[in-house]
Amino acid sequence: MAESLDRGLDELSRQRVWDALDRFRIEIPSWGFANTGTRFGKFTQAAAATTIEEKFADAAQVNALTGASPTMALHVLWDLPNGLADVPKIQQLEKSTGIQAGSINPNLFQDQKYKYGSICNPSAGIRGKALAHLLDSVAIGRALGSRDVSLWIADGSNYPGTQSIRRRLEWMQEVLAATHAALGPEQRMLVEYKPFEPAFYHTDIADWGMALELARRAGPKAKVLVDTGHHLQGANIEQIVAWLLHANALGGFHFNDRKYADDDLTLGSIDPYQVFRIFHEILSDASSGTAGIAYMIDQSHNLKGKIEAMVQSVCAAQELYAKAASIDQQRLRSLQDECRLVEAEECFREAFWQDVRPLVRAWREARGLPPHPLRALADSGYVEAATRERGARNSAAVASYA
Ligand code: LRH
Ligand code: MN
Repeated sequence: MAESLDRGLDELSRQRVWDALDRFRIEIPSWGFANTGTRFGKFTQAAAATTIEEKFADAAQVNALTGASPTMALHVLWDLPNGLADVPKIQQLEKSTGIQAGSINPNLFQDQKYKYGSICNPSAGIRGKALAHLLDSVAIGRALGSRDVSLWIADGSNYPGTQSIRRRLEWMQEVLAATHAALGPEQRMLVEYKPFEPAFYHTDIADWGMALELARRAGPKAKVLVDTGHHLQGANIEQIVAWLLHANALGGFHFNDRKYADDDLTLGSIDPYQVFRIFHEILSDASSGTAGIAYMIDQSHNLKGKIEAMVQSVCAAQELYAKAASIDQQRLRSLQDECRLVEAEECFREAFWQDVRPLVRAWREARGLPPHPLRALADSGYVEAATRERGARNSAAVASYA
């Protein structure tokens, strides 16, 4: 027991970790670079990105430093306000920055007409407008060649008796079926759930079971998206992940961290063990079903420097993925099935407590990347340059969310 517990990482595990880092990619959100806040206010940052050009430039900087974030998620109304007409500009930026457009996120939560909902709204006319935006988003994804259209539906109600949960469910299903029918052969639609906010009595897609049933009824190209901040306190997120893998319905993740609600804090900043446990469920799944999982970050950096926070998050994701990849799955499997509880737990915990940073740094150097991305960012003067270029405009602009 003592000998096996105190094992450094053997050559096999090192190779496993490097292989894992070579294939690990995590998508970053364009809105993570923009000025954001809470309903109580927004503290603007001089270096924040406002234009799509600046968002692609910042994403390119993060990818150059980490080697793990070659795609950027786009939010349609924030990044392509002219819809399909903005596709050539995005394609130009993809060429000039090397960053590819990632998941396409429709905006069905800002417009005044969505006060009582978008795809669940009692008004067929408003549901039609919401569907039109979803079909635009599918067309944009198709034109850009990006795989995922990622749907977060904010719809719900604030008081019991004010809306029919059943009729809204029927209306929503119709729109999701029509959206699924419009998907191209390579496209998927991801259904994101959230228990509350902005609705505070019922949310039409509130948990994983609802999202799974809706995805199943919509069709084979529909999968579930797990935003780690979208669970009630005490929910066992890695068990939900295990179930979605079992159901071959896990489309992807929005990683962030939280202490209380959908706090959108940086990945691994509050509960890194949570992300480790999620990665373990995926890496211990030998089936091919995990290959298509979309790892994405969804955060709002209200106080931290936005580019620094994004680099921090990608590095934390790489380190936690490396820790999970260092687990000797065979050994753990036999200890679990022989109910050797303490040894199994120690085999699991040992990987989490393993300091993989020297190994990750060595991998970075071997891949021609800076061993300390945050230090390299500071040395690059990139943030200072952005502050000089964008400062004047940002201090003037107090735009709405992102
Ligand atoms: C909703 C959400 C969703 C995005 C938004 C920026 O809370 O997680 O994924 O559209 O954040
Ligand atoms: Mn999200």
